[in-house]
Amino acid sequence: MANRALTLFTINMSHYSEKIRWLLDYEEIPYQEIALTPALHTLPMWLKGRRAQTTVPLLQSGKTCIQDSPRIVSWLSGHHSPLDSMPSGKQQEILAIQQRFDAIGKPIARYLYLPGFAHDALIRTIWTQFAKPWERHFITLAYPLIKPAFRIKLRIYPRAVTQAEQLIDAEIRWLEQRLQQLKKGQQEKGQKEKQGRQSKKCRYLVGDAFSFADIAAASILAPLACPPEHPIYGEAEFREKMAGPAQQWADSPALQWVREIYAEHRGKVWEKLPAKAA
Ligand SMILES: N[C@@H](CCC(=O)N[C@@H](CS)C(=O)NCC(=O)O)C(=O)O
Repeated sequence: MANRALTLFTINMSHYSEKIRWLLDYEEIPYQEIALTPALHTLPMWLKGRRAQTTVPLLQSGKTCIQDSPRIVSWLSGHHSPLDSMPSGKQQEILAIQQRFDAIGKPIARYLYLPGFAHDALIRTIWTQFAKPWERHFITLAYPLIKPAFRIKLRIYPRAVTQAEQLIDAEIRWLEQRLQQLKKGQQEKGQKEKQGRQSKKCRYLVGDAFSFADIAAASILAPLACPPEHPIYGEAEFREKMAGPAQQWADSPALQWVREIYAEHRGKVWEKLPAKAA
């Protein structure tokens, strides 16, 4: 068990960051979160990560910095084992589910920013939630430059967004099928047991219990599902202006499942508010 204090660097709207935050919260591993202001995150993440990447989340333990969420998960599995959410014998299956949903993380961001960028005031408000006064000032001044740069980096173009939509849709269908199979399996088991018990409200993606597979899928899909427990995705303005087009899936069993998993297992996001960057 590692005993060094952990610092998690995030961006408030990042769903990959939410995945790691949820894992740490669920495992009750103490950490301090530092929320970076988008655009201003680039240099510190590039320097700390030492992988020529600028992404969050990044976890720091002493002098060790781990960037990239699957690498963080595997570091935590090694240094804070055993993780309750990663039962032995199921790890491969759980990590394969993480991989599937990680693959649509960027398409989801692309899909949300296309409508989102029509609402500059909302984007600036979200981006500067944890900004210091000078950072807020910088974002206000530099926004007209940051926005096109961000558009290029994330490929927020109608054609790329259409492709993103197809990838997201395929994954939502996959999840629906999986949930359908789980429901069928549960019903058969219930019939065999002849106990007439109600099937559990939540269905879990691997095994019979909540695991990191559920965290990995639900957190990446959360910006589309807009669970009320999440302080950003759960806001009415976010739902309307950024996740508006995702309404097409809002009532799908997959996104309903995400909201159920959040309601049952997420607990309070930001029990302690993140700190601002030093
Ligand atoms: N593979 C990375 C992807 C992380 C990622 O794309 N993070 C986004 C926020 S959700 C980010 O940091 N974007 C800003 C950047 O690329 O500089 C992971 O799993 O951690």
